[in-house]
Amino acid sequence: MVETRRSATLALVGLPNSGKSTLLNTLVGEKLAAVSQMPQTTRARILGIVNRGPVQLAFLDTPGVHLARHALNQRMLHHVDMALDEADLLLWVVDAAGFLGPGERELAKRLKGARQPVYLILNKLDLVSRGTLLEKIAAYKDLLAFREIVPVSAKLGQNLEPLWTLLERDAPAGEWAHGDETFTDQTERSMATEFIREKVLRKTREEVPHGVAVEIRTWIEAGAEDYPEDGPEGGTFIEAEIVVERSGHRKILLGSGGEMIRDIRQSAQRELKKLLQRPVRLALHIKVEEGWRDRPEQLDKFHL
Ligand SMILES: Nc1nc2c(ncn2[C@@H]2O[C@H](COP(=O)(O)OP(=O)(O)OP(=O)(O)O)[C@@H](O)[C@H]2O)c(=O)[nH]1
Ligand SMILES: [Mg+2]
Repeated sequence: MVETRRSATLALVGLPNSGKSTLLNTLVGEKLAAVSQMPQTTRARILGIVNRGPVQLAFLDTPGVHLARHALNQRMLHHVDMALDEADLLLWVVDAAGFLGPGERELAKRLKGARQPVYLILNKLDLVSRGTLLEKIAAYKDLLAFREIVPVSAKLGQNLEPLWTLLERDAPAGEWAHGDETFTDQTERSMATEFIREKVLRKTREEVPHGVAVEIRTWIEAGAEDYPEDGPEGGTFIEAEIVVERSGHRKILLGSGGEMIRDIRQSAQRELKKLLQRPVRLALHIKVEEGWRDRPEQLDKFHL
């Protein structure tokens, strides 16, 4: 007998840096989303799909909820709203090692009005003692009527089994929305863009990361007529532009003697090889575009 198929769309929401993208990557078992110690790493919604027996779970990673200062931030928050709208279940990811502050209270108010059940995912379990964890559960419990509270470590993949069991239980009966081979809607190009930006975020500090965008300029496969002579055999040649907001930021990215950009290029190239499973040569350029974060046509160009 064939079991009835079930399927659910789940939105991962929360404040910046709580570990939503790490959780998405761990749940899907593939690196889809950029992860960094910088808040506001994720800028758009990223879909990751997992099929478990008769159940299809489609996770939507979203940008961390924050104050909208630029047009870019408004677009990021729009992605959160759309995911909240689309989802059957909401997973509110919080940093268990963090402080329950006004941002969390504000988000709790918003989630209270949601039509979907809300899970509280207490992430970064590996950083807290059992006592702290129990205190956190007690504090969050009063904020809203959670369907479930599940502590996990997204980074170490701890305590995911109970989460899977609950999600499978809560997935409504229904046909799968995605093919059984599909695990994301991201293209190789959009993932490449994310991973290059991730490397920049991991190396830079303060205002630089927030003002960085990446655009792929050239993408040529071996065998194509215009494939460069020094491109790797049987591989891909990728040329990307890192856009920054100020010439001072350009200098920071270059580093002394071009050391910083060399570092970024090398680690991004390694990541792209892993992603594409073939040799890659990556060339990077830096361009200054003042105020791009507030220009709608620029945001469109960056698919934000
Ligand atoms: N120790 C520990 N660190 C974690 C865990 N999950 C995530 N992190 C770290 O927390 C930081 C933020 O992780 P992200 O996954 O980028 O967080 P996010 O919620 O997607 O952040 P935004 O995209 O900015 O909203 C990174 O440095 C992660 O390595 C965890 O379970 N344990
Ligand atoms: Mg993220």
